[in-house]
Amino acid sequence: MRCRSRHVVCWVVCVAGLACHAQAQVNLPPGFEIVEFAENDYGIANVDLNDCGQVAYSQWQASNGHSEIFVYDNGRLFRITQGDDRNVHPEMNNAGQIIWGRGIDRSSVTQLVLYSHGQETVIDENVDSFNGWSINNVGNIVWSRSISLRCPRQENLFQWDGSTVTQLTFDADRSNVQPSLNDHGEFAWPYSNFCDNPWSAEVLVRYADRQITLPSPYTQNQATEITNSGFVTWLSTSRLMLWTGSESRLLLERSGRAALNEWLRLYVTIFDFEKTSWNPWVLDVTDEGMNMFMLRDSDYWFSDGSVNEWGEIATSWSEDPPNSRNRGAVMYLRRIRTGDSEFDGDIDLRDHKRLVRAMTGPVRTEGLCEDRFLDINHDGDLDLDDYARLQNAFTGATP
Ligand SMILES: [Ca+2]
Ligand SMILES: [Ca+2]
Ligand SMILES: [Ca+2]
Ligand SMILES: [Ca+2]
Repeated sequence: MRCRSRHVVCWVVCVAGLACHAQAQVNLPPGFEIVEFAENDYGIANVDLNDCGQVAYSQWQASNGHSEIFVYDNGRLFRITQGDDRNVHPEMNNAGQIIWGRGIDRSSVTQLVLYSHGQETVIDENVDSFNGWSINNVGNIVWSRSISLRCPRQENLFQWDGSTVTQLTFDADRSNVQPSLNDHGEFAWPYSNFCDNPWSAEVLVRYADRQITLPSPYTQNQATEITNSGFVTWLSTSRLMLWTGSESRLLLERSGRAALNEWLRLYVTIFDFEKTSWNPWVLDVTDEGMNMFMLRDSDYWFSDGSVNEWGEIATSWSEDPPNSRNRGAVMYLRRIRTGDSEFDGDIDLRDHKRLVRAMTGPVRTEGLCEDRFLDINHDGDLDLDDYARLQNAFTGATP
């Protein structure tokens, strides 16, 4: 084991043979900063981040199961749902479409709801609920429908292409659950037998031209996430695994479920045995090994999160174990805005031109998406104040 920094964390989390650079103190990835929002007394249930820097999340409204969907966009919060229902697990694509599960009057989830251009559509309805869903950037949705929860348990995957529903798996005695879908319509999921004792599951991936089973060291596989290149991360009996197209790599001996982007940045939670809490970590996987950044060192419980293609991350914390409805907030690791709009290390004529083209004037504009990085003063517009800041920071092109 080649742990160059303080050995404590490496000893806890690193895998033998993998060069692992981790520090036992808080250490943000260079060029990133943390903001928090939506702090409240009941907590945040689930968080999802898109490439536009919009964060969808579910916020408990009371201790009775009532939760609503919200979206954060460049400093402002919008409430999406109204009512008295349980609305959980939002997933939002780059077009701002959101899917989530709804339990009417705070009961368990029986509806899968799509929000698109201000309209809600119920995509599927099922008394026995659903076991995971995923939306991609072209608006396709894949979800798991629980058909029988008694053994032999039967859960199958379905797809919505914008107009029709098709069934994707046809097992009478297996659970096809928690699908993750990429923009090419490829998806990964745990093919599970929950009626075995102990339960078992393999990770299957349906690529455009074939379906494969990923090589995995243990029999309990879950929490899959696939990228557009077909990389997949998952947990194999609490070991964090990564499939890069030809091999499975063991990244950590123990972690929570991971979020993964195309550049092999992962967000995971790692348990702190001293504080008995889950800390938030960023892992950057390289050819040689892995760089690790601990985002916070506290006795708060951090949850699963989301990473976008800009390497930004959204997650949430709770003062105590999340389901106890305690004070919590969303934590967003975002790019520091310097005027470098494409993060190539300079502030040059290309950045200058881009700001001039995208100028909105001094009026707050929603959905700035990638142009948000040029809103240098974070007031929601692209105007002469931002222009002046870019001029002052101008470096010219660097080779
Ligand atoms: Ca630049
Ligand atoms: Ca302004
Ligand atoms: Ca501005
Ligand atoms: Ca440049």
